[in-house]
Amino acid sequence: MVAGAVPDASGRALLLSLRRMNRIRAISPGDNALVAEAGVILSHVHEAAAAAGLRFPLSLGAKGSATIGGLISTNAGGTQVLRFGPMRALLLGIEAVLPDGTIFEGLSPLRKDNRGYDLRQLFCGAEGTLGVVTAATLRLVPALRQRVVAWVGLDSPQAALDLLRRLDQRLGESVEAFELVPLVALQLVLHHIPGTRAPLAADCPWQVLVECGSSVDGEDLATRLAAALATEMQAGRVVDAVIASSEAQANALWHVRENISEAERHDGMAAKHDISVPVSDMPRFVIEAAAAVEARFPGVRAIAFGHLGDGNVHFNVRAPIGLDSRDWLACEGEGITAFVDDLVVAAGGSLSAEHGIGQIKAAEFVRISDPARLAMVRAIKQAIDPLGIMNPGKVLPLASGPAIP
Ligand code: 2HG
Ligand code: ZN
Repeated sequence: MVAGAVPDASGRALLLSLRRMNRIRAISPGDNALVAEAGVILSHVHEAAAAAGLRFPLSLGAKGSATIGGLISTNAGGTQVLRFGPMRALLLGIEAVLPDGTIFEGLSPLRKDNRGYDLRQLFCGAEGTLGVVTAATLRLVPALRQRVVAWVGLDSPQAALDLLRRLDQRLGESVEAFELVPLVALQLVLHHIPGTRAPLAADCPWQVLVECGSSVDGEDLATRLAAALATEMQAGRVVDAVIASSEAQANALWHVRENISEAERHDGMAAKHDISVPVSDMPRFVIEAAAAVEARFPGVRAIAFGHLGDGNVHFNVRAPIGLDSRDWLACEGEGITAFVDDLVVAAGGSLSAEHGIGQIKAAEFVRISDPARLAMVRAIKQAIDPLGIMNPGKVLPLASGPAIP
């Protein structure tokens, strides 16, 4: 998404694969924790946790290939962030090799550790710029006993957020995912991804996928979610809704959601923005920013989808119909991105909610960040990697590059 793992064009970069460090070193039900090496694939962590009656609650579409080291280095989000947080919130300990070869051994599964700075978190989201993560201690939670997935049609993003807050009240902490799907994103999926079907009969302009989960047997989450949605429909706040009646149906709903990005790619190149603003402000942002960008760059088509519950949407801007999207992006991409990012800054948001900075966002990160933030980022990089040998040009642009003002 941000070319964080792609070497620069100097021809002097060395790629390091940790695929063969693929052991789960330990699992400790007493600590609700597991120690995995960096090359372990996410679905193997899921399986190991399940075998112990537990769950590692971070998941994403690429779980069959994504590795723990990468998930830590990018502070991966995924589909259950709403309830359990991103990787950062699930990281109990870390082992990493520093640029000078020192091994930082911090795998102990301590729940409380107040020795000043939180060093393990430095490596999370660092995109490999401070050292090489070789293993991690991950937090586990009780296994999932019930899972319910629903698809809901609404009139506006504000109605969607209002629904989330009412579900919070009625269903306690069980809401695990709340994903916004505008009609145009759904139409792209139906058009480009074979075998997909519209979840609802009505063409609602805004739709959401809701997932609830519980580690307790017998409280019948599906009945409670159905009752909550029925109340919302009677009150006229929800237009239409469907609850998956089988695991296969639930997976089919997720399949639609998880293929938006792929469907959009089939449709051409887009100026992509993985942005966050305070959750309460996202409904306004989605509408106003789309109108602003479409007014400023006539013909473009803005689309905002994704993790509404986390205050994070993918605000992607597509080419005007009839233009070659690659040429258009080369000409207009930078201007559009600067325009969108300025709106994000004005809303107190972030230009990277979950995809990181990598190379693609590095210059923009420098352009829009306040001096105090940049000074600290540079000081940390300089202190731990003074020679600048770890994933150069990521997070901070290369000093020789055109990006540093
Ligand atoms: C998603 O939420 C991914 O589907 C991809 O983060 C977002 O392609 C994108 O912009
Ligand atoms: Zn996403």
